[in-house]
Amino acid sequence: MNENIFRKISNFKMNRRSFLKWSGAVATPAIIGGTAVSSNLVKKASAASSSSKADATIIPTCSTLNCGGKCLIKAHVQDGQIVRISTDNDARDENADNEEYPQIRACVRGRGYRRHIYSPDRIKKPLKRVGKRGEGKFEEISWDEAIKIIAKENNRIKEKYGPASRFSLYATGQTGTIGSGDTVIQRLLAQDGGFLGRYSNYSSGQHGAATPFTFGVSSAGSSCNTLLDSKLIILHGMNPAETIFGHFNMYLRMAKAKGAKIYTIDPRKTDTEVALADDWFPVKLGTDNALIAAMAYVIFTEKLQDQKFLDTFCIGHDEAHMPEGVPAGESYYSYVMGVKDKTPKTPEWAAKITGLPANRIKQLAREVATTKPMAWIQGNGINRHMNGEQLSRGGSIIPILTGNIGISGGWAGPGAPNGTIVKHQEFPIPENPLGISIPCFRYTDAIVRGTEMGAADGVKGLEEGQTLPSNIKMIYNMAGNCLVNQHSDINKTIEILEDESLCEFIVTSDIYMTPSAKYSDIVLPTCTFFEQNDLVPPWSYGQHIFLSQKVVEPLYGSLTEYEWMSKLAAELGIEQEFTEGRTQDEWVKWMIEESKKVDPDFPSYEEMQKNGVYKYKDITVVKFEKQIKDLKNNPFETPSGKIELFSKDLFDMNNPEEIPAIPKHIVVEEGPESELTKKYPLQVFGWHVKRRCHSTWDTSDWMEEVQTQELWINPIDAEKRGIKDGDNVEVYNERGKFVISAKVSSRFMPGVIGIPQGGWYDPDKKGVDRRGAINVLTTHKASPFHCNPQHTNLAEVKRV
Ligand SMILES: Nc1nc2c(c(=O)[nH]1)N[C@H]1C(S)=C(S)[C@@H](COP(=O)(O)OP(=O)(O)OC[C@H]3O[C@@H](n4cnc5c(=O)[nH]c(N)nc54)[C@H](O)[C@@H]3O)O[C@H]1N2
Ligand SMILES: Nc1nc2c(c(=O)[nH]1)N[C@H]1C(S)=C(S)[C@@H](COP(=O)(O)OP(=O)(O)OC[C@H]3O[C@@H](n4cnc5c(=O)[nH]c(N)nc54)[C@H](O)[C@@H]3O)O[C@H]1N2
Ligand code: SF4
Ligand SMILES: [Mo]
Repeated sequence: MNENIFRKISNFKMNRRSFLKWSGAVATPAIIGGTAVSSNLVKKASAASSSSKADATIIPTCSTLNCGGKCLIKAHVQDGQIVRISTDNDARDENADNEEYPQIRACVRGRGYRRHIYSPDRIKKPLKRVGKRGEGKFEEISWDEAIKIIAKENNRIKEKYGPASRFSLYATGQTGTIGSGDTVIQRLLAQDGGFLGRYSNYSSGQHGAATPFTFGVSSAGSSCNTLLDSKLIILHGMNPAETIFGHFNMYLRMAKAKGAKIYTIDPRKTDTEVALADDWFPVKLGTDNALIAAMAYVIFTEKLQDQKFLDTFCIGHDEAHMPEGVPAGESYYSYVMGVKDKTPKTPEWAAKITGLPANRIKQLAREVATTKPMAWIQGNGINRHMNGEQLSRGGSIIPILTGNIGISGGWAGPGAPNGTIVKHQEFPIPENPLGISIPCFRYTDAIVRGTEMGAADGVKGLEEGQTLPSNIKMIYNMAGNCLVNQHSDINKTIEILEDESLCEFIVTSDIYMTPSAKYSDIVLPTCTFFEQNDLVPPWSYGQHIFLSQKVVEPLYGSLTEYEWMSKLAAELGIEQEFTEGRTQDEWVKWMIEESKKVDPDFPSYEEMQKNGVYKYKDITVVKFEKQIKDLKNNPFETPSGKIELFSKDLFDMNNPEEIPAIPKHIVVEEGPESELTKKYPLQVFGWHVKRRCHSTWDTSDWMEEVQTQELWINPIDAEKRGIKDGDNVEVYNERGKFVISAKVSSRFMPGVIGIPQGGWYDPDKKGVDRRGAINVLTTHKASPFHCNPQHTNLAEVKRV
């Protein structure tokens, strides 16, 4: 690892210690995470902030990281420096956590933001690669030189290979509106003749692709406040104590206080389980559909299903409710009873696959079927799998069988009520004139064999039989680490990137020299959210919108993405079209004015400057309530107008092994039942962890004190291999290996090991990663709908 990374700077030491004490990270590591931070901590935080010097100005702002949060950050500024961070203490009601004005309190990372902006590792000047690509040799150049080089390469590549050879990589380091480099570059490229577009995302690609086959729309969740009506809440591959998801934690706490039970289904005993849940149902990765089929078996055989709901609102649940032209034995009921395969999906059958004992499966089945309203909520954890589309559809089976859809306190499927709560003007991105796009996860494929890629690879916008006009030859990577670190199979990825004849030019803008920046030709030092104005909507589970306000002047002469892209636009001769004569700040004001036209309560720019945030009041959405109240006039947007357990569209794809028409348990190539387990017997994956947002903060010494990067392994698996807590271990498979210390803990179920995703790839001389970058083990092979299966992997571990 870069020596800089953990170097301690003496004058930061005191700050770090008092930071940990103050943020509570030492005392209560298990529950830290956004709104899960206890009100006790907030009192401490307020005390700390009130002790800040009288002449400090407190400026409200918000981070633009893609962390599932978007919290109110109060920067205490003195002499142009941020000297302290505090957070929301909205006390419009005696009880601060009230439904009308829920607080949006910072998590442990947010409370350490000073170390982010003032990190000694920040890039300070534009850099030009001088050694081989990836070697890490750069020289400092001026902004003018950098812009000229980018413009020249942009024009050369566009001329030689056509505009579709230029690609803006998936990147989430800045997820505001105008601050978001990867969308702003799309405006520029659209105006410069078009580019190769992308669709889908690394977060919930499988959910987004699969949910329409069941419900006709891609988002099927309700607003979080409806959880206050739930009696039982199942968190299925969801861990909001670490991942936040807007106001989820607050509503979970409130629901619990009202008597709701909370269960988690997860191979790990998560922080959410520790902080909030009543019980934990561990299953092996990717086997959830076996659990669900067995629960359905119990429900059907004990006649616990809501038959009236099924017969009125659904198709495909039994043989009497199937679409025309489908042979007998294809319904979900027939699958569960084993009509065709002669394998009834009994709890005993599922126990062998999932690792969860049969009596526990029966217990869960009976409880979900007899407790109403029951909210079965799917996280993104279950979708980032090779069979993720199936797991995603499977996650809606129990709510469907029990009629927990369209009622407050129930929950239908993945996603949140996007757009129905937050109404605001986006930064305008013109349509890409080329109209072609690839699934974002296929970017390495498109570098190597773009001209062979067509509809079968998920390319959209081509005429039938056509393939892409060019391979990717130029990449704009704006505030992202997916070029290398966050994409799969790092070793294969860097082999592709090192070949400069394949992708000829790569521009990265970032604040740190990340593993992705290292593989770039030009690296630009851009601003943090503290150094620019932006309008920032939350994830769709939040109920607020922020002015992420400029707090201090840009450090080291760094420029915002919009500023340097305006210079690039001028160089390309499209400045007026790109800027429309507006500065970044003028665009933010314009977006606020436009938002006010849609929502008259939207605050003015000046009000936003003062408060930082606009908290919405009218937030209740019970998904599919209209359909359930009056189906005739409000059919589901599916071909049948009903909820489709069986999808004729999927059936017609004629690929029943990978894409069955009903959500079945599927044995995948690198799953726990595959042949490969003989060589690599353990499932391995990387979850989203509280000390980082993806790879952001991996280099923060403060966050290292919050949580170290370790390989988690169950005592049974550890003992078999002679591994003790704290031993150095090598984790390996066919694609790569890393060495890291082991954390032996029964919080992981046997057979499954894991390391938090986002560690910075840091190879030693032999090419063995020393930081536990999970993506040295993951695959470029996409799931059936072209998404990232980064949680589906096998590996072996040995002591070193
Ligand atoms: N602190 C922090 N917060 C974040 C992020 C971050 O990096 N750090 N990232 C943000 C982003 S962009 C996203 S997309 C979200 C991610 O949110 P999620 O995708 O929900 O997060 P994960 O940690 O991948 O998975 C959630 C849980 O699912 C479990 N899980 C994984 N596979 C399976 C499975 O096959 N079956 C079952 N039952 N459980 C499974 C994991 O153990 C984990 O506890 O979080 C957001 N919030
Ligand atoms: N194996 C595995 N891989 C995964 C996942 C997984 O669960 N497992 N999760 C996937 C998911 S859901 C996602 S969303 C992606 C996320 O992957 P990325 O979108 O690459 O997210 P980060 O790794 O956080 O990288 C963001 C970059 O922005 C930079 N940055 C941070 N703050 C600022 C700022 O204020 N200004 C500027 N200019 N730059 C900034 C950071 O230094 C960092 O390099 O990873 C995916 N990869
Ligand atoms: S990192 Fe995300 S969750 Fe944490 S304080 Fe910042 S915005 Fe909130
Ligand atoms: Mo994500």
